[in-house]
Amino acid sequence: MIVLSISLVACSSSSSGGGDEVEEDPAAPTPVIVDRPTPYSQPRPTAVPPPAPTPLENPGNSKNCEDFSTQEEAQAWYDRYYPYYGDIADLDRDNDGIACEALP
Ligand SMILES: [Ca+2]
Ligand SMILES: [Ca+2]
Repeated sequence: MIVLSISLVACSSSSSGGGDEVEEDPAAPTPVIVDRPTPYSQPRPTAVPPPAPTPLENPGNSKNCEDFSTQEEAQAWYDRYYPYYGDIADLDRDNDGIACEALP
């Protein structure tokens, strides 16, 4: 066993000088990127009504041609409500799309 121990000592002494303990890290394993939906970091606003185009309130038959000083004004009012309520104020009696023709 003497020979064996000597050879062991010789072996260990020779390798200790080399110090080749540094293993090269072969291409570190790339982190697996899991494709998952982005976590919501911000609280989502709940039930915020979208800015509706124009939920105009029904004005009813609240206007007459006399309430406008110009046909243009009457027309603007008419055009604003017409898509929703039609000729709600009866400004276009003859239904030709022109409100209050009598106005200047
Ligand atoms: Ca009217
Ligand atoms: Ca008309």
